[in-house]
Amino acid sequence: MDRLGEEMNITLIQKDDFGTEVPTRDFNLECNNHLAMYTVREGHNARRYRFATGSLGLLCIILMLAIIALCVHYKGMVLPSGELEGLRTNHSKMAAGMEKLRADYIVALSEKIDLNQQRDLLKSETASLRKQREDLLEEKKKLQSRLTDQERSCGMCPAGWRLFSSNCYFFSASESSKRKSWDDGRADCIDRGADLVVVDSQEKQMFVNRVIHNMELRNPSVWHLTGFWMGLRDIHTEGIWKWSNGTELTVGYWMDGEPNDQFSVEDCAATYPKVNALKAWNDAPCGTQLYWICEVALKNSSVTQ
Ligand SMILES: [Ca+2]
Ligand SMILES: [Ca+2]
Repeated sequence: MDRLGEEMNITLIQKDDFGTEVPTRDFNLECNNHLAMYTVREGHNARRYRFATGSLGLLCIILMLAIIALCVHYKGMVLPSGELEGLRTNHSKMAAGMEKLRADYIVALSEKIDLNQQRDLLKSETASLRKQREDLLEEKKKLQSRLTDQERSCGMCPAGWRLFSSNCYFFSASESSKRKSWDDGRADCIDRGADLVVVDSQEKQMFVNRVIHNMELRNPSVWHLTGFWMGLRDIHTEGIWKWSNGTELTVGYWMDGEPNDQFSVEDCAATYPKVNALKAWNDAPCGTQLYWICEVALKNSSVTQ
């Protein structure tokens, strides 16, 4: 209204400026004039107002239609109360299920760690038991070997002697760690009613080597002290080896490079515990202190112990 009043007042002033003489200010006339001017000006602005009004009305209609459309749209999305409650219940169940799965997972993880520890412990124990088993099998093998010899003897050989192929054998290292020269070793065998061994077959060499190999002699690393005198010498003619019974050697089981008659003083033969039983002999000075092997035929086994 203030703005309208200003326009009306301006209209009066303009009328005055254009020379309309109105000596007295008749309020009604002025008002009519004002209305007339306003009517004139209204005719100019009315189109703008109608256009604005129409635009607003159109905008309102559009908004109304949009609101109606949105209501219809969302109305279709409203879930029935029963179904919503069901969804909430399912959600609660799923959440509870997830929580239980998480707890089960933690328990399973803990059990897995325990099982891994038990597995490692069992592996360690298994390795230890396997090692013990191997040791026991090795010990059993040795005991069976000795037992077989004893059982084969079956009382036919004196105690401490071993039976092999109708002969009895005495291995000095089984009784004492004392060693003797070739002559003293032979003298001991004669005292026992026997003589130094004559290894005249591959089978006998295999038997002798097996027995002395299982004895686990002291100082096994000093190989030349682990020898056993046999009844074999080349004392009369160098290089001609003869057994104590006078027969000449035909097949020998010498180590590689032996006999070498080192320093020209090696005239007596000994056999040593070797992995390869067929390469086990060496010639050595007859005064060397070694073990010895006595042999006697079973029919003459009335030897002294
Ligand atoms: Ca010699
Ligand atoms: Ca030698």
